[in-house]
Amino acid sequence: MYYILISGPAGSGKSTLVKSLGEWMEDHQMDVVRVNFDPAAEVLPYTPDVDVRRYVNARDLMIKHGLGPNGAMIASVDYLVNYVIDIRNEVEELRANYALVDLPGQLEVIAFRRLGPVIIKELVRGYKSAMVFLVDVRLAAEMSSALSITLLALSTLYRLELPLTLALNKIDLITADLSNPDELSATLKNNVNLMKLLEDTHSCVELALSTVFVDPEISENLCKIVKDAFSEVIPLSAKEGYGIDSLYAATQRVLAGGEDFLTEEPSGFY
Ligand SMILES: Nc1nc2c(ncn2[C@@H]2O[C@H](COP(=O)(O)OP(=O)(O)O)[C@@H](O)[C@H]2O)c(=O)[nH]1
Ligand SMILES: [Mg+2]
Repeated sequence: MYYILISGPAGSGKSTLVKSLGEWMEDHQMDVVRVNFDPAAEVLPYTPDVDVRRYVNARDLMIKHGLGPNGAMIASVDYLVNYVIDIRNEVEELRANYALVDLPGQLEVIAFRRLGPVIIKELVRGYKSAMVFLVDVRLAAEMSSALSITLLALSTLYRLELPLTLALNKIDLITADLSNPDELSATLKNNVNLMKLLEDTHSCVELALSTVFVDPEISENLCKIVKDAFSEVIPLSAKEGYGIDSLYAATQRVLAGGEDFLTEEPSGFY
C-alpha cells in the first residue's frame, strides 16, 4: 500500500481532490481507502472509509471545553496523538493499493506545531508515501504570491519530510476550455506567475525587481531556491477532473520510480 497525503491551505481543494483522484483510481482498477484526517471537517464531497472524527471531533471539543475554532483545532491534533495507531490499523485492515489522506487545511497545526509532523510520520511509518501540495490558482497569479506559496510548500516539506508534488488547482477558473492543450498552456503561462517562476529562466530577475521591502538579491536567491526545489507544477481541476492522470503519474514517479503499483505487493511494506 502507498499513502498519498493531500495537503495545502484551507480551501485549496483537498477534499474535492480526494473525491476525484479516488474515483479516477477506482476507474483504473485500484483499491482506494479515503481517509478524512480533518477533525474539523463539516461536509465532505466523498464518503470516508476511515474518519478521524470517529476519534476526535473539533466541534465536540468546542462545545465541551468552550473553545473557539482555532483552539479546538489545536486541541484536536493534540488528542489525535492518542489515536493515530488506531487510525493506522483501520487503514491497514482495508488492504487497499492506496490510502488517500485528506489533511486539515490549517497547515499550522499539521506542519508547524510540534505534534502535527509526529502524527503524520506515525500514520505512514513503514509505507512509501507521497504528498501533494495544492495551490489555488488565484494564489499563484502574482509573482510575490507565487513565491510565498512555494516557500510555504517548502516549509511543509521540511517539517513533514515526505516527497512533495506541487499541483495548481482550480485552473477551470482561468480558462473556459480545458480541452485545448496549446491554448491552456498559453493561458497558464500568461496569467499564472507560478508557472513562469518555475519555468522561465528570467523570472527571478523580474521577481527581484518587483519586490518592494525585500532586498532584490534576497528575492532573486529565494526564487532560484524554489525553482531548484520544485521542477514542475501539475495543472489541475479537481472539480472538473482535469489533470488527474498527470498528477497520478507524478506521484507514481515518486512512489514507485515510475513502476505501476501492480508490480508491488498490494498491501506490502517496503
Ligand atoms: N472552480 C473550482 N472550484 C474548486 C475546485 N476544487 C475545489 N473547488 C471548490 O473550492 C472550495 C473548497 O474546496 P475543498 O475541497 O473543500 O477545499 P479544502 O478546504 O482544501 O478541502 C469548494 O467550494 C470546492 O467546490 C476546482 O478544481 N475548481
Ligand atoms: Mg477539506
